[in-house]
Amino acid sequence: MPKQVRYGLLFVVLLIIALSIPMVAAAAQGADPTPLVTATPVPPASTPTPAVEVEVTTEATVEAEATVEAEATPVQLPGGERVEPVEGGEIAVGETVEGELTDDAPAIIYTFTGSADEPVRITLISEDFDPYLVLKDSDGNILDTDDDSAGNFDSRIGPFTLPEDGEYTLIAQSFAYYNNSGAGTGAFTLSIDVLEVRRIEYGQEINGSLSTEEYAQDYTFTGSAGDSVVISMTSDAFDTYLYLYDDSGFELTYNDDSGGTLNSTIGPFELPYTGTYTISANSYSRSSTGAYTLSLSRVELQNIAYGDVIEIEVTEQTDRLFYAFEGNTGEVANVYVESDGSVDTSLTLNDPYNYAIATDLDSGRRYDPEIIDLVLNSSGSHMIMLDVVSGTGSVTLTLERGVLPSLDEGTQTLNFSSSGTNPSRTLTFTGVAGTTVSLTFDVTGGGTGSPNVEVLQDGSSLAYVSASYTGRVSFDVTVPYDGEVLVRLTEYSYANLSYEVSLTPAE
Ligand SMILES: [Ca+2]
Ligand SMILES: [Ca+2]
Ligand SMILES: [Ca+2]
Repeated sequence: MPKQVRYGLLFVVLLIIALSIPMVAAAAQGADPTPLVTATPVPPASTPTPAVEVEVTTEATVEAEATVEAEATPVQLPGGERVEPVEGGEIAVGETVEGELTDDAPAIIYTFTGSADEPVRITLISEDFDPYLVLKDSDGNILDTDDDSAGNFDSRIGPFTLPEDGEYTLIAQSFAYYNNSGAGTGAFTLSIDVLEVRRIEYGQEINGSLSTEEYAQDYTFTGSAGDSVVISMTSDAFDTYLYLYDDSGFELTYNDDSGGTLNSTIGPFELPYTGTYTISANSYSRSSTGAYTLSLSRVELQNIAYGDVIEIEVTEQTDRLFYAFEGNTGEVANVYVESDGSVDTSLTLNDPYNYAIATDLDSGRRYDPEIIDLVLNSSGSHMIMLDVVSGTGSVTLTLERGVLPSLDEGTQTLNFSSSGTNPSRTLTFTGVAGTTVSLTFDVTGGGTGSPNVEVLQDGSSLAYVSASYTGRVSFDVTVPYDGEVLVRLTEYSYANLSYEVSLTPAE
């Protein structure tokens, strides 16, 4: 990820003065730890008038790297001539070389001889500069480039399957040089690793082991366009992490944690083409490794729609069931399981990009899971996974199109459960352009919470407030347009607690 994402950090917090006073006062009434209050105004994406009634200072000097994805055409550097890359000689497949970028050699070209169908992983690592790696074939065509895939701004290409026998070139350079915005210098390490070709087939379960030397193992499989596949990695020894790559080393998707555990599940993922795919079985932390189990299966999806109630008979053989539904941005989904208590299940909901956006274990009755008032952030085929934790018997799965509780109807109560991993709930109210309202969030029963509150209209953030160990948060917001305003409360204490949320005209 290029560094311009760091822009987000620049909208620096000066709200504290205006917002902390009531919160500090509220927290001080309880005996709990020192309140920690921050608030960040978010500038509206389009134009509207300042939304939060406080002064906002944005720092204008940004050391920004432009996003140039194509090969940079040589241009004059501000300081003078662009220094051309120098030849670095040969590197063998399987070799690691140490090198150094200098003002006279800001980019170094290495050549290597590769074999057709040989899977390699090429890494460029530096502690001195932000590396950027380019792989070309013998005709000078770019086969792949990478900026930061190795983490910590280091570059990694692969698993990449070389297309033919022949000579290839690598350009070791800094992102700044690549981007014509300067030239990073310093020591680097360039490696070409040959990957052992491990295979996995549909229906197969493989026991493997990672070590601190080999903290990732790759498996290839052959699939057909349209296959829905599920890849699972579990370990008792470490926190697993899974990637799925296409045949050019492009990351299709990944998963860290699923089903309320630290284990990983990708999918059901619909394969985009017929051919070879690579699964990379990883440890979240390279220092924590051990035995793991990897499985690959092709699964059938059942379609479900808002309003459906599905009857399911859970037997000893039932492990995990998959349901797909069409959902659109802004829609509110309620998904829940109801049982007589003889079956314990959990629910996971994936967005169209296969990322888990909500998981729940036991928030309903009798250890039944429920995901309530989930606001969808994308349009397309969403996936519901129902996992059987234990037991057998009859359950129903219900998908409803929900309606967000509205502050137009008066004070609303939001309940949070310690067993969910989707600690966000959303309320609405009807905004009138130019009016200022007060929003108040009271933890009921004298408890304290750690809420983050974001107020949004038309996808733009109007205000963002976060607090810890507080019994009450209250602030004013000016609404720029007529229409629906969303108030999203995320509760980070993962405790069972309730909020009363009220809206009043600002004084
Ligand atoms: Ca980089
Ligand atoms: Ca994990
Ligand atoms: Ca459960």
